[in-house]
Amino acid sequence: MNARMKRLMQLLEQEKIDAVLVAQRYNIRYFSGFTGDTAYLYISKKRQVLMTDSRYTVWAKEEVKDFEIFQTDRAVSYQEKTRQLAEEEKIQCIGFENHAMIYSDVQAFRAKLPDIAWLELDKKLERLRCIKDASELECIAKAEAIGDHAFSHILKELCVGMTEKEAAWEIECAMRKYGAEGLSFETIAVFGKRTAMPHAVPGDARLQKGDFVVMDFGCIYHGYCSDMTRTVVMGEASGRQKDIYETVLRAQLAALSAIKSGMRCCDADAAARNQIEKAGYGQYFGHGLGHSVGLFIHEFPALSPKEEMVLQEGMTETVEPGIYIPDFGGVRIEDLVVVTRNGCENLTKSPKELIQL
Ligand SMILES: [Mn+2]
Repeated sequence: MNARMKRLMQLLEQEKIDAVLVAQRYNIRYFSGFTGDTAYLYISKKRQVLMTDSRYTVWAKEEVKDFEIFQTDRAVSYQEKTRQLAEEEKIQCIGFENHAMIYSDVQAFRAKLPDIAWLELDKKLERLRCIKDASELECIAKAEAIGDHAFSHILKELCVGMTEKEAAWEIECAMRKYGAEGLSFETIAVFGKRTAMPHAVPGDARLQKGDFVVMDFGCIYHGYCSDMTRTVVMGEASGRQKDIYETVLRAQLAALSAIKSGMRCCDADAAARNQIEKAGYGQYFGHGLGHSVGLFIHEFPALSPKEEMVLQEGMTETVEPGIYIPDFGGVRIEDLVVVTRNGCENLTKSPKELIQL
């Protein structure tokens, strides 16, 4: 039994459940290796079954080694197969992913298995993914390196008159060219006053001299996500732009030098937030400092002011403070790090001193 499955077995013990029904696609991938998007896992102490339909059975047999693979059809649905397994194993309680299943599917399982006690797992399986192993970290580092390449590329392409959509497309093309299999989220490339919106969608605005350019992007490599943000200025930066940029950079560097295993997530957030507050921009930093990254772009735990969880070796975190001033513009600088015993390893290698194009 591999380390991931051992942690899952411990969860069964702790929660006093006989089996889990896994529906969330990244959890399915994490525990079984199956990369398709339509399946359920039934996992008890004795049985590990991947249920999927005829579109995916050949695929599943190639990828999944330690599970029985069952093909559902009109006669034996996911619910009916689960009922049969539960009956054969004489089980009483199944944990299910209440946050990842649609309501009508939950109702269908309950209707077919009326005597089973269904326990809501919330995000307990996601929590089992928070410490990354060496193979996961390798993929995340590679994905982040692709992002670094894309950033060097876009610096050469940005020019007055280019639209936000064109800039986003250049970044995306470069990531694909350097080996990305997809995007980990919709690319953000915004100019000028629109940079005051932390998550704006690229539009038809054209780049002008003196604009801030915020670029937040990431890709997927072997299933794992990357995430980085850089802000540059087209032409010469104004005094106010420089002040905001230097404040965000100081905050980011303060957090990077503070982060290490044993530190609470909220304290990492505070390390950056204090710098921004001290400079008088506290009210313009509305979001948390960062989030973990893995198979999904926003993983647990977050570096938020409310998160008291302690960082551990092997966790990944983004470190992305920002200052956003309505009707003026914003700056965000984001790196992706791996928590180590005495500090953190920065996977993002792109330069951070203010670039004036
Ligand atoms: Mn991020």
